[in-house]
Amino acid sequence: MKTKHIIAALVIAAFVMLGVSSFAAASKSLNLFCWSEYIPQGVLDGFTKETNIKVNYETYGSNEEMLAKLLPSKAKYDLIVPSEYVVEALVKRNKLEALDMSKIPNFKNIGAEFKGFPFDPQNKYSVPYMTGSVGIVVNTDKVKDDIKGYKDVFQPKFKNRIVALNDNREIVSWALSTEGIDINDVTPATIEKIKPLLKEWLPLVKVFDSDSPKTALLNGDVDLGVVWGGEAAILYAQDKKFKYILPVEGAHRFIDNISIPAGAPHPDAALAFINYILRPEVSKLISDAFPYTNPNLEARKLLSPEQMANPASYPPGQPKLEIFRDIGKNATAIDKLMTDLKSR
Ligand code: N2P
Repeated sequence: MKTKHIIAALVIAAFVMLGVSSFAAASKSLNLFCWSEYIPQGVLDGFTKETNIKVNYETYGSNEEMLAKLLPSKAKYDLIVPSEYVVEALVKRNKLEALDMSKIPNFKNIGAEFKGFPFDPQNKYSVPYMTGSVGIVVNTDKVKDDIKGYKDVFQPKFKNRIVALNDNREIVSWALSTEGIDINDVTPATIEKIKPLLKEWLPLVKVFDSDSPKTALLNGDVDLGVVWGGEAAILYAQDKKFKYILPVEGAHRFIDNISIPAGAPHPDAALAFINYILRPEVSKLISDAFPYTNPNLEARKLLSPEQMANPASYPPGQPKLEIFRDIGKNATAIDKLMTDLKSR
């Protein structure tokens, strides 16, 4: 009888402890808001396994979509992955937390050439996540022309054979470059200037997709397009018939960063996550799944020669690539123009 009571008490105690610990685990979480097709689930699972911190993962397809959800809401996200021009804008508006670098010792793995960009000279608010270019992909089985630039892609003969990023700032920059205008010179006058070109271009596009533009090319729904470098790298790794070309008119380089938005509910979990993904072996897993240009030089040492030779991940030579700057209020002119044109 006595032993039975002791066993029962032990069982109850075990249940209580289990309940308490699972509650403690559930209360530790991290709200990550990141681009789609940019971080493998295995990395999130690895973090949870090690720390017991549950990752709530939400995705977006453009910086503007991220801002539209981030800015009006009560602080909800712990981590975001803004591109350089958006870091610049958010810092100006005090919308990012300063990072406690003593919690991110693995920042040392980032190459010096990826630190201290003008949008955050001291890396006070941002750690480079991945960088890359935006370029042209051609299925050379289907397209025999020598495609060199945007003008060669957006031709009437390719109508309904083109995929383009569903990203207004991107598309506008391609038209600006084609007209010989700086990609950051966005004013009502320059917008007016590129309008006729975009009026011709947009109806030629079959698929607008920022999340996974590779899919339409893989399926054979389209034969060429303008996409993120990492998407092109996945195509090239699967089949060398997919060629990557940096547009002659001028190509765009993005630097995407990981940052903690102001008022984030779980800043400690956020710092732990940043440090975790900067481990070479973890960062390598990100490159394996999403082969962008990895700024983590220790992780690069773990990549295969084939991965390092992929021209869409690591373009050969020293191509001149341009970087977006914050264009302030003129950003609304872009959206207005594109809404006008797409609704035709
Ligand atoms: C990842 C998209 C890359 C982001 N799917 C470009 N800034």
